[in-house]
Amino acid sequence: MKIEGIELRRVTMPLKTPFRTSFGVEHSRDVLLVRVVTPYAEGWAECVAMNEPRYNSEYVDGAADVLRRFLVPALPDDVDARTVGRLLAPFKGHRMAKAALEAALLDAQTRAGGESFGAFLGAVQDRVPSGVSVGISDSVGELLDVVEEFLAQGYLRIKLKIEPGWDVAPVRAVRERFGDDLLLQVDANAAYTLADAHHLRRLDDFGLLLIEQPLADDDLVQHADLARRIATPVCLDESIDSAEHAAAAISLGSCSVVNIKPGRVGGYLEARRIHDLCRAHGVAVWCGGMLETGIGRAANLALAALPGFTLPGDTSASDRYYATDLTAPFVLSDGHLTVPSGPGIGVDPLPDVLEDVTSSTEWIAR
Ligand code: NPG
Repeated sequence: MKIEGIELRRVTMPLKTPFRTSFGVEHSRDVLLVRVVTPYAEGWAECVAMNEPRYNSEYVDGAADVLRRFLVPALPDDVDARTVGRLLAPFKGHRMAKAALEAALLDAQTRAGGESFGAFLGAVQDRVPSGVSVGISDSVGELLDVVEEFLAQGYLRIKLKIEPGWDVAPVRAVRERFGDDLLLQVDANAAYTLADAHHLRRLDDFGLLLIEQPLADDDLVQHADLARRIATPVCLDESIDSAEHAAAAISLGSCSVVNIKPGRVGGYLEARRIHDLCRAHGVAVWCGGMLETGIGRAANLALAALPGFTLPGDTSASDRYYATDLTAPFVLSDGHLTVPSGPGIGVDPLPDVLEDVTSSTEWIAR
């Protein structure tokens, strides 16, 4: 596929309400979009790096910089999107930036071939169950109201963000109020240490699906220790950057569930490798989210339709975060979102919305 040029576009998407995690509060999403232009089709992708390097070491200005200086120039004029991972491998890290470039090329290539991204990846579902991630609230009462509203909208699984001081009490309150049948899980974003094992064991009383990333991202051995000490299944997010990390985590016993985010692991093809590995080992996976706009969400839905994705993902509807999405909105139906079936990722940015939210564009000609 011949590349004519690549556009890096920055858009600012205000969030409907602030989203608080153990590492910070997001008020708006500063998104880097990558558009690849080829003679036969354009491809779009969204880079999930956040404004600041708090979730992991990447941040959006850094992603734009490494793309323009190293990653885009490393591509030959004629490229098969499936080889992009290998071409970019000499550059260390920067997985979110690499993932976005690869995804834009995969979109262009599958669009040109008239194939949907889901079909390309091996999707077996035409809709996927939706979970929702609920930020840290100012009070338990406020949290209960927020959860009630999401359940009324039809979300099939609730994930509560937790941190030291906001864990047992909110989990107990949600469990008591909404009952034992509610699919409930928690996400600590690495806010605890192994010294908290005894405290975290108190969460065993609440029948959680899983506890996500309780300890630091480089603590695979300590996660294995924690997993032996608590009954709640341990799920890893930040710790799993690649299929190699997933293999290590599985053999160490660090987790029994994996959150797969294509951006975090360097792309959808690496995400599929992790899926295949976990499936072969009987480890459940689910699709994480990074407050994507419709562009990133569309591609995530294709991934979440693979057979090993047996738990509901953070694949919520457009209106979870945005009053106006960049694409036609993804709407919840019976707790599910439809996997796009058109060529490529199956959605396009709406020109007027895109224009409105764009803060800068940069064209890298070939
Ligand atoms: O629904 O897209 C979504 C967001 C889901 O909670 C979510 N993402 O750690 O998984 C996470 C978390 C996150 C939030 C990551 C903010 C980065 C920033």
